[in-house]
Amino acid sequence: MFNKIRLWKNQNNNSSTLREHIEEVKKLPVPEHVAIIMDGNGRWAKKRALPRIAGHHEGMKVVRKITKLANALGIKTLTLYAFSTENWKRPKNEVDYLMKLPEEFLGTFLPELIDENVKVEMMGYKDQLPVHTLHAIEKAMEDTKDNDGLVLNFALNYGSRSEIIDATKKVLNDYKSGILKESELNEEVFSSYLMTSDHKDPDLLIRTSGEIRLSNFMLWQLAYTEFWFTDVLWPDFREKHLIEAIEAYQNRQRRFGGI
Ligand code: V07
Repeated sequence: MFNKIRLWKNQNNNSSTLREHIEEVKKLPVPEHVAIIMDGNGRWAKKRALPRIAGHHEGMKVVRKITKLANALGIKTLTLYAFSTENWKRPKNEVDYLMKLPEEFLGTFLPELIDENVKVEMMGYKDQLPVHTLHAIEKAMEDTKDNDGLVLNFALNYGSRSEIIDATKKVLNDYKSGILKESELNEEVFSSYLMTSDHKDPDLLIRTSGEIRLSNFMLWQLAYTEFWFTDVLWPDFREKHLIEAIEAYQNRQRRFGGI
């Protein structure tokens, strides 16, 4: 409770208070893998009579802030849902703008990410991405491949049902060619065919903007994950909100451990 009171009083972006908070949160187990559905960018813009793309741009700046905090907290993997396979249905100008955001983000922040030992990764269908988008991301992945701090994993052109079907097709192929026997297939082996094979399942899922659904995001991987929903729109999401989500996670873990 004391934690929370100090947190809410910290409206003036006092960095020493944030630093104290980070130390406080780190005394209890921090989730190793946090996944976020960054929703509410369009709504944020609409409320201000701005074009939707203004909301996306503001949301991009929040990605930087939250990445920094996740790294400081010792979170190992941060998976961010940046673009779904459904998002191609949006107006062309919005899609074109979204496909420029990875370049803009990396153009501004890649030196910082390298400096802070962050490793950039991407999961999703690369073939449909414009080459300029893919090149920027692949360069960032190459430039950060030896970093062993936070893994910043962007879900881009990602859809979970397609991922599961593709994994199933690969399983069938390996079965046909004799690499995999029916008796060998179990949950762990199946997981290794998914796009997330390098990562453990998320410990905590956050969705902003008041929507209480998964929208085809990591359906297999979220089977045992703790969920935290907030009405805060992604462009308004701040360090204190991530800390609040992690404290809620830690309280649940503590209660669960007590039984
Ligand atoms: C996007 C900003 C965040 C709110 C959600 C939608 C808009 C960062 C990236 C990104 C992706 C890959 C990468 C580096 C940065 C991004 C898209 C949208 C498509 F390697 N933010 N952001 N990509 N938004």
